[in-house]
Amino acid sequence: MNTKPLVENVFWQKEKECMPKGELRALQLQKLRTLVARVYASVPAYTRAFDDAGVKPDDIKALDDIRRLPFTTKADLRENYPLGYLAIPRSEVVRFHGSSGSTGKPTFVAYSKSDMDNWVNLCARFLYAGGLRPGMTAQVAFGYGLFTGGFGLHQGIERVGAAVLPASSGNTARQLVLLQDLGADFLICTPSYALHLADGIQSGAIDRSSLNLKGMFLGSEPWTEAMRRRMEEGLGIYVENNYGLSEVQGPGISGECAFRNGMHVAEDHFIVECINPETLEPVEEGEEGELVFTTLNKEAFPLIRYRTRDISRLDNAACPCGRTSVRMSRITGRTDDMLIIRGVNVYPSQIEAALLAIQEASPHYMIEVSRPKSMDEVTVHVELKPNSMVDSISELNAIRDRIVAGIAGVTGLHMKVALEQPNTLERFEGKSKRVKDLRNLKD
Ligand code: DLL
Repeated sequence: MNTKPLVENVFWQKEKECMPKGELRALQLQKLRTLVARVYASVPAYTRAFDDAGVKPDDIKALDDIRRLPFTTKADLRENYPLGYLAIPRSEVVRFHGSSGSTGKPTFVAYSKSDMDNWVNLCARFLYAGGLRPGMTAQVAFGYGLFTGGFGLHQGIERVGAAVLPASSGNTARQLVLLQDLGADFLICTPSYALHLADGIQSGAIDRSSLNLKGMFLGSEPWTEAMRRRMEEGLGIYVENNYGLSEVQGPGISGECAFRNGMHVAEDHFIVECINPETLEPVEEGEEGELVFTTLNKEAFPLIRYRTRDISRLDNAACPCGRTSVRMSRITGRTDDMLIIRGVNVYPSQIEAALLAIQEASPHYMIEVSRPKSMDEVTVHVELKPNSMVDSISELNAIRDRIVAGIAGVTGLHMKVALEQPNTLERFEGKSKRVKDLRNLKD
């Protein structure tokens, strides 16, 4: 455990962040009981799910009783598309966001005025803990749109009282110019994009000494301590990890403190469980398992026991920073086949859907993901149909271009496409394995 702070150890909402454990658990129980009664009465999908599980709101008498409640999954959200889980009148919604789903349609989430206020404060918590202060500037290189990264972090920076530079994602040359000319203290983006920009700086594209950069807040995709070291040592900066997912809120669910012993979960807003994804029983503390979140304060889109598919470990031991909340380790994997490519969530089934729309393409494909330098690259190997009568290179190129455009249309990402002869890709008797991930995201 780190016992020395790496930046000043400060708090955004000290009373909440350092609440004695007993008080925190009592608060969670009281909020859980209120929540369960509310969703049972106002969200038909929950009324049905609770009835099917044979549980009534009054059965929740202790925190452990949460285990009697049914899980909520992404499939449930899809079945109740677009807003079946909305728990307030539509007229009280002040914001929508969404994330990509395996069917190609996004999963939507909604926020009330008070949800927004909580979300903004939770982003401010980890930004402040990681060194952002009023008077500083933070450059946001996350996409602004349905994705929660851009707007979520943007508002957190404003709440801290720092200046936001809403650069949005992409356009590396411009990002570097902005960093240099407007002198941001912090850069906020995905770890892979940060590494890409760091490589640009270190390769001499711009002079390190002309930058005012002190740190980075990175999240939204898996990354490693090795990547952190490379950026911290290479650029002489401080790099912080933060976690979130749109269904549960977006960024701000957890983030590192000055001691960096894992990410503190905002337990006054969420109950986190770590379960064995096969048995669905809790794992022992410190063991790897799937994280499951229950939202305690969300008015518009409360979720009960939402299965994230993210693999992590929980640690309740006291942290020298003084925060009392449980800490989660880096995410080490997922229990489903979702890939995160340059920060964008992609399911193989989305690529399959794009291929099925192209007459000459067969549904036999293999997705190869690599990270040759610092940016993810994807090559989709696709077999042509045996009877596709193609006899010129220009025809082949035209088919490939259509597949590239089709995939971009569904995923929003440009992927390389390699056309393969019929019957050359591996066939599977059991569960198909369509993804070859050559990135090292484990250490
Ligand atoms: O990525 C929210 C976010 C935005 C978090 C900006 C942090 C910063 P989604 O697009 O719904 O939401 O993707 C959520 O991304 O289930 C994890 O698999 C992965 N993820 C998020 N943060 C981390 C992290 C946003 N720090 C999915 N480390 C989650 C590893 C992460 N994986």
